[in-house]
Amino acid sequence: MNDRMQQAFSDQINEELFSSYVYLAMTAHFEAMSLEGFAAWMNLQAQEELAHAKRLFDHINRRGGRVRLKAIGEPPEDFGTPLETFEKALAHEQHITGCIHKLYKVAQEEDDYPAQLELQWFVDEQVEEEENAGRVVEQLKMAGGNQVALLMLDRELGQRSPEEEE
Ligand code: OFO
Repeated sequence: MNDRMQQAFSDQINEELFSSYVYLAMTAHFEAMSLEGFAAWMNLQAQEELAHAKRLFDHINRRGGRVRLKAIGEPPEDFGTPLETFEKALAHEQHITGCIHKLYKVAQEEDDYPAQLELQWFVDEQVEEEENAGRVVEQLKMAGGNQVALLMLDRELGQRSPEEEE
């Protein structure tokens, strides 16, 4: 794995760790609102992001590269209403999709085939991540200001189970 690829993968590790931090902050935000189901959903999301970071970390190491960890940014504290929070989560995933696509392009430019194969998983994963956050945004829009519908959705999202890693 050449230097440019090691650097690009290390930068993406930072993005994934920051994602985890953002979702952890969203977990705290929902905990503070006593929306336990939304909080549990976000907490699982935070764990998934850590697993994404580790996946990139392992890829660099397996190929004899050197991981370079940098400081993780501070996430916001307040994300607004549940709808606003999930809209921010969706916007964040769209940003990450852009990062993954750029990274894939670098791997193509560098003729790094193992990296391209590894990144295929992330390309797929991003389709799912945007779909998941987008679905909740739509459901929250349907619930509107209805408190009963909001509490039912909170209960439903609390049922989310961890994703199986391949
Ligand atoms: Fe949300 O998929 Fe990684 O960042």
